[in-house]
Amino acid sequence: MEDMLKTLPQHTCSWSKGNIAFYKYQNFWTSQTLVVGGHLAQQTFKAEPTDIFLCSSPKTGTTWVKSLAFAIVTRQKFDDSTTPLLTKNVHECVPFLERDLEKIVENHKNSSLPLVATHLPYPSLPESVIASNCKIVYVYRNTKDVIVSHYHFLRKALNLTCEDAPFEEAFEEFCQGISGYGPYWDHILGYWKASLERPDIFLLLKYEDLKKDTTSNAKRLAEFMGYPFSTEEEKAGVIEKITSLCSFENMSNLEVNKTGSNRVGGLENKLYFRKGEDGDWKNYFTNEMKQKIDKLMDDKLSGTGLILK
Ligand code: PAP
Repeated sequence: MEDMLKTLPQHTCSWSKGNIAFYKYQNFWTSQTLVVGGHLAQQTFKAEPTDIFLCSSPKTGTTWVKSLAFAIVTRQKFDDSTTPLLTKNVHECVPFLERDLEKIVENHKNSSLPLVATHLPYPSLPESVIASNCKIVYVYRNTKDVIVSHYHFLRKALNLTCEDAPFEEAFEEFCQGISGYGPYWDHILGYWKASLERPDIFLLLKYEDLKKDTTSNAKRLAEFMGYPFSTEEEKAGVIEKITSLCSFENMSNLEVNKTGSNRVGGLENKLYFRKGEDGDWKNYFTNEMKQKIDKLMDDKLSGTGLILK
């Protein structure tokens, strides 16, 4: 592994005061730990056909979709007063492929939870995921809000102030494709193109659509995963109970998410809940930045049929 790491291009993010070192592995940038985790998953992970993959680029709605999927899949076992989501951060409830291989193997053995989350780009998924025809849910979000969310997450994780870590520099690096699992456009396009070839195994969700109509999208998610809501459940308001449980307001105010930290490098859970809004970028972007990223994304996505807000 050490020899492999030595061969990879490296980049130290200047805006992070040298605290973030990304490695370029298989055409995407990520931390050393996650390169190692992704590589290990590719070498050893054996998917089960029943696995449901929750895939995303960071900061696009992972926490939300994981919460909804977990609440939907486990609703016969737990209700909204007993669900582990009340006492554990969702990243502890749904295993992450690049970090939690042992847990996933255990879940396979016990048939306890079919969900597996990953930030790996589509071309880097372990071969068995595709060979086993696993269902894949992919969430994506408008690029400008992702840039703002990505910046604050890393900045706060490093205890840097906005003065210490200039947003403009983070923006420029993101535009060069250097961000967690970036370039962001390649990440989305990988899943988008694959979904056109295999629409039967993909559900693509947009963060903005989830915000606009959480109930319908939670229903789509449940149906796609093979856990549809019955008419009785619909009448009893089960969908609304789940969407309320997983709402930003509820999740961000839970004690565990206000004060706890999780095993991911001891990060504070509250880092996963900032504003949860559509359009916060307007508070950070100059007109020039807006034009630059709009043009960049237009160039990257043109002719693909993919439209981001
Ligand atoms: P991750 O990839 O590191 O797990 P992810 O969950 O994808 O992060 O992104 C975090 C973003 O989702 C944050 O957005 P913001 O910075 O623009 O605020 C976070 O606030 C938002 N988020 C987390 N949970 C929810 C939720 N339940 N509803 C809506 N947005 C949410």
